[in-house]
Amino acid sequence: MRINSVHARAISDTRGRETIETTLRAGELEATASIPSGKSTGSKEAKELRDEDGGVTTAIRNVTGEVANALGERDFSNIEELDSFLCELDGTQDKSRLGANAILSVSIAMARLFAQKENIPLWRFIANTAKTIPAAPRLFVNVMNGGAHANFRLPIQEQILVVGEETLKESVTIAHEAFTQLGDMLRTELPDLPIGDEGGYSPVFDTIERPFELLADIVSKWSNTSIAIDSAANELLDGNEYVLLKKRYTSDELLELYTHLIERFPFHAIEDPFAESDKESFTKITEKLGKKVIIIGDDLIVTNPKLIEDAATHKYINAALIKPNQIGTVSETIDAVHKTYEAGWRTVVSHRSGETYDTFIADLAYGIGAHGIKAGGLAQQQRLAKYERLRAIEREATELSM
Ligand code: 2PG
Ligand code: MG
Repeated sequence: MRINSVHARAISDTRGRETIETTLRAGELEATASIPSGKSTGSKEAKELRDEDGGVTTAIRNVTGEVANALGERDFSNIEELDSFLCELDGTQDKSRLGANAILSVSIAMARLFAQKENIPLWRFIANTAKTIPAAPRLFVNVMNGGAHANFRLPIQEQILVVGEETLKESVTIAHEAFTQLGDMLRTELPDLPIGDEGGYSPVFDTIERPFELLADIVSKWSNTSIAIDSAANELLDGNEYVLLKKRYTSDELLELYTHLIERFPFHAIEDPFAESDKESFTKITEKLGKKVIIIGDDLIVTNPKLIEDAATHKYINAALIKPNQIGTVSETIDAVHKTYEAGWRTVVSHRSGETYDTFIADLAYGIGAHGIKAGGLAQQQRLAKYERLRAIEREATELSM
């Protein structure tokens, strides 16, 4: 496929920051992709290119200038070819020259063009490329936001309701009902209830347990539901200790706290329980609790195939968060998924805390048959767009199988 035109522009993400949106045209076909942005980031993520003032003018110029010129002379027969070409053009390990945001916007738009050319849905294209079996993911709905996403009003970044009904339609319906009920419960204690960065409620409590008491109440109403958290513990680390609600915890004490929580409440998963530098503690928690809950790595592995291999060797975790913009191309994201499956782990595909209306992660999660998808709380349209796309995918899948 040969690209005839490349356009890029700045749009606003959910935090009102600029981010890049790119449109590619190939003959009659046209596809657009926009790129989210994280706040609690891992140190080894591919680099998002930002101007000094936080804008994306340089990233846009890279796409419409250098990348567009280079693409104009080439034909690409598949997405891997394009992605290798983009990586070579950038020439850095971390995509810092052209920008991972710039590169990924081209890669995702191109994946959409290939899918259109073959006249198949994007999730089907992803499954064909990755050689995976498409399936409905569980919804990991971040119902109470804390940590860096909510001024640390709650110490733990994400208190998540996991919903795993037979169909996405049912899961999405339950997520909406549960979210409304939780809002009503919280407002009886806190009439003025803010919303956090990821479209979940942002309450304040004086104990670590309180959010889970409320969530356990919600979970008791539906059979296929459970609780997960993302501690995003990089953000809790102070020196060698972790600080939660002004109390200091050593790594072992924090492990005790997690043990207590999963004994008391119906937990399914813990993401980033420790900081990325505290690798020994990851091995300890996976050994101790990894049969009862899944231990998901995010900042620890940043969707990087090499770091995933290393984490598998050391048994740090038994599940991987997959975020395309941590690595910067569709093909490398698929490589990361392969490494995860080779390790015998589960995958949870994830949005970022600064999101757009782009729904690529919904197709990715379904296409690779991910265990789950983290797409945020239901109080933001950009998060709802992903849940609606999942429902549309389910309809497409039914039609295709008829
Ligand atoms: C995370 C993400 C998304 P951010 O830590 O998993 O929920 O947050 O995008 O800020 O890194
Ligand atoms: Mg995380």
